Amino acid sequence: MNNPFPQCWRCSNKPHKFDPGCGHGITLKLLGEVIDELGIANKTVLGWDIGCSLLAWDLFDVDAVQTHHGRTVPVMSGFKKSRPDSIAIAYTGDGGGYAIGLHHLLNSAQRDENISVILINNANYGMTGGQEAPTTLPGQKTSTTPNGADELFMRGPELVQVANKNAFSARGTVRQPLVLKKMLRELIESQQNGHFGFLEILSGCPTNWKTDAKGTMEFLKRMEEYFPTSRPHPPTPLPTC
Ligand SMILES: Cc1ncc(C[n+]2csc(CCOP(=O)(O)OP(=O)(O)O)c2C)c(N)n1
Ligand code: SF4
Repeated sequence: MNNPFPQCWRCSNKPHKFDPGCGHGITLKLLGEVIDELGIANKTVLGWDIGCSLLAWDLFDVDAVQTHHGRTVPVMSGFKKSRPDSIAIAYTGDGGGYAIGLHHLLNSAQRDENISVILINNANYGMTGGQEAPTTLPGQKTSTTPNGADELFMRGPELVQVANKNAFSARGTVRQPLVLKKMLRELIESQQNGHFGFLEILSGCPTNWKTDAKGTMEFLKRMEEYFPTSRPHPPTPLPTC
């Protein structure tokens, strides 16, 4: 039987540790396919933030570094400076990237650090029990906002765009994996072209959202009202007669 997994995954460690229905698995499979297609596995270094991101620490057969919470972006910036021939990818949650680590993200974008950042927006702090994050939707119930969150939330790719017009900055969703895969490829190509790259991904967290498969998809769709994706899903071609 053909191996359905990316070549750069470490298949002996499967099944992976994410909860059923979690969006991380979709993103990481697409990332693995892009690394395979670009032929960069032997020079890629993955930086994992603390949070559910760390559950991927042994998912790939690629060099990796586990960083402190919120510090993945500067760690990978430093790594890239010492090994300019590498492909440095920081992988973080929205708590790590937008709360404790926002200054790192914006400073790195402004300095046009030559790295790629993937940020998983699941509208809460997943690993620690679903607390409010900077991306929690207005009115959303979380473990720290049982009566519904306030109206404040932040949009990261829009901020990065202001910080650096030369950076690749986009938002995708696991609801549209084919479009997301293209974005992941462009993110890494932007590093190959010498620029900072940032991709926020709307991603399901059924455990803390307390949703079934249908409810997870509905919540992901609702997120797009607050976090517009950079590219709409391509229209389905009309049948030819
Ligand atoms: C400096 C520091 N502060 C707080 C924590 C506790 N902590 C661990 S994971 C986490 C939240 C992670 O949420 P997020 O970054 O959104 O990632 P997710 O788990 O949702 O993927 C927190 C607050 C920590 N490990 N280190
Ligand atoms: S808590 Fe949420 S983000 Fe973390 S593994 Fe479970 S479903 Fe995924």
